Parts: sequence; structure tokens; C-alpha cells
Amino acid sequence: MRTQFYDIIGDIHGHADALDALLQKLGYVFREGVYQHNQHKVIFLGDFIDRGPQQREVIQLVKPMIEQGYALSVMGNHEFNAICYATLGQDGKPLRAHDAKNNKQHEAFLAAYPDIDERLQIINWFKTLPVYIDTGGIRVIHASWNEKALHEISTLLDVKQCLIGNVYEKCSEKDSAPYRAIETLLKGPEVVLPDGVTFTDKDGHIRSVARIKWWTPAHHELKERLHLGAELTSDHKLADMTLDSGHNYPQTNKPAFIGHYWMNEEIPKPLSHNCACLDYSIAKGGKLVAYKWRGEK
Ligand SMILES: [Mn+2]
Repeated sequence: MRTQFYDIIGDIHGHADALDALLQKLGYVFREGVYQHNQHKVIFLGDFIDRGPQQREVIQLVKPMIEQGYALSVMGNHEFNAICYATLGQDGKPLRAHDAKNNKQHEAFLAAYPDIDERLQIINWFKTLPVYIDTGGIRVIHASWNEKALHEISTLLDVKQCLIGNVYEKCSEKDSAPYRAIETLLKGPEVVLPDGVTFTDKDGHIRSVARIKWWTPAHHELKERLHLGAELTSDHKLADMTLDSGHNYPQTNKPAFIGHYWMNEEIPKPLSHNCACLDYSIAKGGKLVAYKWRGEK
């Protein structure tokens, strides 16, 4: 049997015109209401919604592609959040609080779907997006491939790797094991820095928690393995710090594709020998990016 080739597309965040242009550039043809290709399939990395001006238009493009077998997709943290925002827990409160910060983050989607029944149809469709895809040749997940976290939630997934309908409450309980696992898989692993060590992020916030470049080999220096975008106030204490051994991706593993990390380099390139991020910040003036996978290891 011939290997199925894939075009893997990064976070779209409500930018349908860019998606339209990219699909055409990749050779997809719009026929009978859906973009299709007779040889290749798309894999989306999730984060279809929030931020951009074309929330409905993006859903109208991607949903038929997935339903008719021209594309696959994993769930992004924005779809996970949207489900929790729309779901009540046993205490009658939404699983994701309707506070000012969350409302703001979700406002473009909420405004695009004012009709509650229609919105819930989309939310129910989000629940059909798997947490990860392993095609045999490649692995796809929104933020990080982490064996321990995948094992942690393995009993909460159905045969298609979708979260089972009633586990969203369990996955929303702060500091529970499933919550931490979902955080790692859909938002990426973070580490608390030693006392007194901080950095200032691009929004000017002083931060004491750093993202881990889990795709870097474990033998690299710890400082090289933190995703900061800024200098640390002091790094002498980092010598005492260790990272969980699960936070690396061995070079012998099959290729892994992720989104989520708001890359902003002018020329996209892989993060490592066998890992590529395809989120190039379309929602912050960047571009929508695809990787044409043609069987390479
Ligand atoms: Mn994301």
C-alpha cells in the first residue's frame, strides 16, 4: 500500500482568507462545497477559533473537510477551553469561568455564534477532535508529545483518542493529574524557576514559570532548554534544577508536529531533527504555515 502523504497546517485562529490561499497553494481544489485533493490529506493542529475576524468562515472550511475525509485534526487548547466554557459542572458553574480574561479571549467566537443552539452544535463537533494523531509515520499534537501525560489520560479517551464526554469536569479540576496532563499536552510543559529567578515576558509581565523546549535533547544545558524569549534575571541557581526526564523527544522517535508556540521567525524551519512547530502567529501579524510531509523520517 502506498504511504498516505499529509499537509500539516498550523493554528488558524479565525483567519479564513489565509487558509483559503494556503489550501490553493497546496493544490487543493474547492469542489462540491469542500476543499479536496486526490492524493494528499490535511492534518490541522487545532486552534481554529478565537482572536481573528473570520470565526464562522474557518469552521465552514475545515469542518466539511474533516467530515468528508479530506482532512484530520487534533484538538487545540482553544477548542478545549471553548468546550469547558460551554459546559456546566456538577456545582452548576461553568467548567471554565466566565471572568473578564476568559470572556475577552473567547469574544470573537461568542460574537460569531450568537445563537446558542448553533454554538452548541459547534462545541459538540469540537468534542470529536482527538487529543493526538499517530498515523504510523508521524505524530501530531497541539503543544507537546509527552508519554507520561498521554498515559495519564489514556483511560479518559475513546478508541478515536477523543476525550470521553463526561471527563471534561475531571480535566478542569486544577492540580488534578488529568488537568496537569491536558495542560502539558495542549499548552506545553512548564517549570517553576528557582526562588528569585525571573524573566520579563514580551507583554512586560515578570514571570517565575518558564516553558520547556521539550523538543531539545535532554543532554543540552538547562538554560538552552527553557523557552523564554528574554534573559533571566540570574541563572546561577539553574544548576541545581532538574527537568522531568519525560520532557524531551529522542531523535530516534518518528517526526512530531505541533502548533501553539507563536513562532515569529521570518523563514520557518524545524525545531529539531524530528520536531516541527507550524504556528507562525497568523493572529499576531505573522503567517499561516504548512509542512508538506512526503514520507521522510
Ligand atoms: Mn494553542
